[in-house]
Amino acid sequence: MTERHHHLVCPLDCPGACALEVAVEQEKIKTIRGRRDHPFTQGVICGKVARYRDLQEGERILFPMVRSGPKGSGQFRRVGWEESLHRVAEQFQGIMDRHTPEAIWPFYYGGTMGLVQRGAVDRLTHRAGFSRMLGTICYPIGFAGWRAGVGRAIGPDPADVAESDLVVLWGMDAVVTHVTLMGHVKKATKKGGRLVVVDPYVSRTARVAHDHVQPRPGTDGALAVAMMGVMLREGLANIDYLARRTDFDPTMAEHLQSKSLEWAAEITGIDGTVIQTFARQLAQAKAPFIRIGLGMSRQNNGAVNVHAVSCLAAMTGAWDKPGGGALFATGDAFHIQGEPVRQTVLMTRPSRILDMCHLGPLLSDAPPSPPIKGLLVFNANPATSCPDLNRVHRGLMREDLFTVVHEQVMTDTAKLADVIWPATTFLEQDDLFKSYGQYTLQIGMGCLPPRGEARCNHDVVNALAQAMGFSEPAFSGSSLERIEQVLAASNYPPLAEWSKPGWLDCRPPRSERQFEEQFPTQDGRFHFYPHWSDPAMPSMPDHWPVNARDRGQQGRTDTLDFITPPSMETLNTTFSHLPTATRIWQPPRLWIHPEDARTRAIEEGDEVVVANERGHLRMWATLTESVRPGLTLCHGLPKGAMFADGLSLNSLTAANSVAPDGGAAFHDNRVAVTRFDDVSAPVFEPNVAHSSGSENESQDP
Ligand SMILES: Nc1nc2c(c(=O)[nH]1)N[C@H]1C(S)=C(S)[C@@H](COP(=O)(O)OP(=O)(O)OC[C@H]3O[C@@H](n4cnc5c(=O)[nH]c(N)nc54)[C@H](O)[C@@H]3O)O[C@H]1N2
Ligand SMILES: Nc1nc2c(c(=O)[nH]1)N[C@H]1C(S)=C(S)[C@@H](COP(=O)(O)OP(=O)(O)OC[C@H]3O[C@@H](n4cnc5c(=O)[nH]c(N)nc54)[C@H](O)[C@@H]3O)O[C@H]1N2
Ligand code: SF4
Ligand SMILES: [Mo]
Repeated sequence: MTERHHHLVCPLDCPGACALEVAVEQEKIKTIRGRRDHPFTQGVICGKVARYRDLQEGERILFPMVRSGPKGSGQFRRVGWEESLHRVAEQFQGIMDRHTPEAIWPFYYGGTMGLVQRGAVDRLTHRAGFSRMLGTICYPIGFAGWRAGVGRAIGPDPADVAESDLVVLWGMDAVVTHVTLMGHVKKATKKGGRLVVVDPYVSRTARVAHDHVQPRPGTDGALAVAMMGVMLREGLANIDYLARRTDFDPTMAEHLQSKSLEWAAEITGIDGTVIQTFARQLAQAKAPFIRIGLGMSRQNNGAVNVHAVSCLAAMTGAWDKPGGGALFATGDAFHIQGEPVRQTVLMTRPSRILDMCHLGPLLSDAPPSPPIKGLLVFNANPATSCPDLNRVHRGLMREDLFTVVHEQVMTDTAKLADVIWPATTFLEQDDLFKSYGQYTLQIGMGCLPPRGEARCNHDVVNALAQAMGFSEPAFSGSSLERIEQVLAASNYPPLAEWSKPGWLDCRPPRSERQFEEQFPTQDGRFHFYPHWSDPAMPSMPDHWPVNARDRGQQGRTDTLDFITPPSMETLNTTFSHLPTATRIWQPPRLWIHPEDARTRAIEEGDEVVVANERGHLRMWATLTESVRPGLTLCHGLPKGAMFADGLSLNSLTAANSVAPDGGAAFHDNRVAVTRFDDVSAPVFEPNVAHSSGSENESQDP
């Protein structure tokens, strides 16, 4: 039998967007490897995608199904595509007649990042007048912080990190979340460069770093501001760069110099001498490269912190140094015109926009008017990944909510559906990929037949639209035709003209990506003054005390920080149904510092209750100095079944909108931790939900 090799692109929500080589024999995957000839992938991919066969050939949803037992019972019976499409069209029509089209809400996120499959449902939303969605779950907090200083999501070529003599991974656990970047970081360290990691816990990346700076979560603003104070006081700031390229002025200088090491040490929990050494190291490096992660942005003050860290690059003139600079994301370099996919022209009047992070309150105790009666889920697993899960589940259990889920595997969300449709994987569908962590535009053509009766998002949207009586040309044609339309609309050559490798180099010219002549801001300068749209935010880089730690927890003094950084084995919840993933969460472990455990009479392996005003979880204690005192964590995101009550980690996270543009503060929680058998432990009162409402549509990386 002959083995065939296909070139594809990893579709997962990961900055790598790796170029893959998939070896297939008799319609089975033999191997998945990173392409060596791709300028960023360079042969490095993560273990989870190298083992994608487990998902591809494992237990998949193969046929359309309808619920045959009580909601959430997991009982479904197989039906044909035509019957299920007809049933959904009929239900939706009923909801539209009884309420309005806005009572139906299509909900999607990054299951696949492909441009044609990901946003496919938007065109049906626009045509039918369904509620639109504000895509806040990941990117807006960090991007708001970056935009305040730099203007747009572009920056140095991440592969240039190899030329840096000081790489700082700030709030990014790249060994876990961006392993391809680590390949390039290693080149730098081999040449003698240093790696510094800024992370509240000893992440896998911190373990391989030369230096680990360990702030309390949500205190990066204080750290960065104090570092700038050191640079200014010690004459280490790049005064020439500040004058030429930024809005820095004497008032800013005075403000930053007033921030002492003692002030920052108190807030961050980091020794003042460590802050001072780090500041000197950064200012004196020939080519410091700061890679800002999304992890540090998942705080109520996350935008302020990201902006403050980006100011460090301006303070040192890092972008002017070959191999230096700071990078948050690359997505704005592609100039993709998504209209062929989304078809806003079909919208007769703008429908309301609901914030995806508010799913829980919107479905339960803070319903919009008209209420949501139909939910159509693509590319997402909100019953695990959304904040405030208790409310999400209460909502999804509503008898009067008709939920349709298009999925590859039986997720927590699919279990709560009324109708399930089988989805293809990236190996079975065609798509076009940009990236938020590197600069190639890539094409990935499916190389396997769909399993069972699985269909891709593009085709399902077309079929549902037709079943609902929409006959516009927008609802016909193939994914490949749509790819060509996107290329044409975005001024890229048609596929036939692409050179052999299957990608286009979309790197902005050096002068643009290093901001040599100007920043992509209105006045062309880097902004130390953030000009936040929300007047409550600090007008200068600072520590902004609005986090859970600052708000207090119903008068309790014994609470600890709780974060949920990603695990190596899963990508958000993708792969979490596989045995490799369930093994690490069986049982779910709470990392706690031995000192915090001792004061609570908790011993290694004890069953504990982790609680706050939103919910409580039972976990098992792992005593470790990998978390600093005052910090606890559980790696994410396990499926609900790993927990006694069937609800996962986001039972503890909040759905409030983070300033200035929304988003969820996933790593900003305070929890009480008590032994399970400690009956004297006080309980929390449940909190009250937030309402919502917004002006802008989807925000993609
Ligand atoms: N506590 C906590 N919560 C978090 C985070 C955290 O750090 N901590 N991280 C947050 C972040 S950064 C993000 S981006 C969100 C992600 O949240 P989600 O976007 O919900 O991500 P996943 O959980 O991976 O769910 C994606 C689903 O899409 C399905 N899928 C994949 N490809 C396709 C396809 O082609 N078609 C269809 N129909 N379905 C497909 C997958 O099987 C998977 O179940 O989670 C957030 N939640
Ligand atoms: N294996 C794996 N890879 C992934 C994902 C996954 O779930 N698993 N998710 C993908 C997605 S959708 C995204 S958005 C990216 C996210 O990837 P990253 O940008 O790396 O973000 P996180 O993984 O959320 O957090 C990174 C680190 O930030 C730390 N952190 C938390 N709070 C703070 C803080 O206040 N300050 C600082 N300095 N650090 C803090 C956490 O401890 C964590 O180690 O990864 C992608 N890649
Ligand atoms: S590192 Fe990220 S982009 Fe690369 S294969 Fe793994 S999940 Fe996909
Ligand atoms: Mo994300």
